[in-house]
Amino acid sequence: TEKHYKMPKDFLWGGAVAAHQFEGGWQEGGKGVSIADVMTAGNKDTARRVTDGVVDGEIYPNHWGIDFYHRYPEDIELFAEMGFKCFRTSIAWTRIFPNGDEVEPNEEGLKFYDNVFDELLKHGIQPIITLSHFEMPYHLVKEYGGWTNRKLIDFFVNFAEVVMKRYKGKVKYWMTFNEINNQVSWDDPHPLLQDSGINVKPGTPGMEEMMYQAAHNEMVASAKVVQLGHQIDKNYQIGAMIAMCPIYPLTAKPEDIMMAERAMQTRYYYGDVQANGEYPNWLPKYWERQGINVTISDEDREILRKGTVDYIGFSYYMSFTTKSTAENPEYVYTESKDLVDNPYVQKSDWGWQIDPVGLRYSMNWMQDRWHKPQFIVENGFGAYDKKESDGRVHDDYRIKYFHDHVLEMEKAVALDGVDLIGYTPWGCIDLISASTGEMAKRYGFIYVDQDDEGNGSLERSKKDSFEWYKQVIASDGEIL
Ligand code: P53
Repeated sequence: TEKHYKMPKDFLWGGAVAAHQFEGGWQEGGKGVSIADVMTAGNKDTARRVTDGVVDGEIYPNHWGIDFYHRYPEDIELFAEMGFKCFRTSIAWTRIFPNGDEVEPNEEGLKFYDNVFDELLKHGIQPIITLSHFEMPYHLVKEYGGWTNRKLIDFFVNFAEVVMKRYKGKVKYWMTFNEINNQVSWDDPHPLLQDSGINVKPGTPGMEEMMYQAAHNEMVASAKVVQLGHQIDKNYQIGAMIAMCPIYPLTAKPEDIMMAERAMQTRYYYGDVQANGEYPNWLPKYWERQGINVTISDEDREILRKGTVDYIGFSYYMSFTTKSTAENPEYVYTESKDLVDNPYVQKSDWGWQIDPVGLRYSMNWMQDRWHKPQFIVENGFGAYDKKESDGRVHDDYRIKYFHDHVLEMEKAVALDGVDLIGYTPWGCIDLISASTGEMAKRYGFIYVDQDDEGNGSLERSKKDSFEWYKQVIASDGEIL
């Protein structure tokens, strides 16, 4: 018999989504065009493309999402039925500032989120809000070069100030930039665009420098928003959001250990800056050797020091593995080249390595490194689901994934003393995949009848995992 643990009564069980992946209504209520609106459909073999504006004849799945924009009362009722205590979503920047550089906000956009948050609160569900989740205004990409431009700091802080004032009393937990460290893969145009609105062809000279500058500007903006948020409401909890994929050494060979250490430093320096308030020592040395120039003023350093985050929000899906090579004596970590398969774990259909123990390991590592409360704001299993003849999805594979991960999460809390605020599984209702644009890569407890081209009734129905998660919440995590 397996030993289970109970989470505290005030533990925030819930679910997570992002505006651009599920709202639809891309032109309603005065909304502007976001970067997600110019990304075409892809799949696990074909990358999504970015078009120059919205082009006739292309397929843009984020335009329709799953139509939460019109169906939110029904969807929120299903979340309430599962017993959600909280619900993580993002505010689409383009609903509030359609182009991003306006001074006055769009009232219709603000009203929409009032309605959604009121509906959640009516059911006892508190909204957990990401300010920037892969959906910045396309105008800021085209006219300003995205986050490489320091002007974005003011635009973003203005946006944050407007919504943090407006939703005072309705929202307590905020996060600034979703998965700010995805852009560590700077040679891949997809994360550069999603994180930072940098729209360049692969192989463009200077991409790594652009990434470091953009990330710096984001972290300065984030630190300003932390300080501003605390002035607006001293109860606000404002967090970072890190994509946590721990990187293991392939063997016990000392060079492999050093390579994995440098890989972790490279992938998580963003968290060091946001939690510790300063850059780690190794990084300026690395920049010097690579000829990378990042403009960082003394004032910036002061802002970073004063604006450390209240908690670490993170996603956890998988772990990575790396090894050293003779050609790379200085352990430069390039994520597109330096990852190898881990012989001890299995992969999902999209090649994501399934590793529940890696979650407990990561939580311990972050606790000791950053000394902050943690919030698991994404975790889940993307899979092909099929409705069986009884009209239902029997997703035992998803239940197993969640069982194994929740158990390791509970050990991290009960046995290791990690300070954990809550757990919001990703895509609690099926939605559009961020990396591929597919509908077929499903995460939900709730099935949505729609295919990759946007055909379907959009009808919602419960999968087997719906009842499973409901019982987990009802038992404070004891019945898995
Ligand atoms: P999809 C890469 C690696 C880990 C998480 O991802 C990632 C990504 C970027 O796609 O994204 C997060 O939909 C992200 C969500 C996203 C979710 O994980 O590609 O915060 O927006 O949908 C799952 O399967």
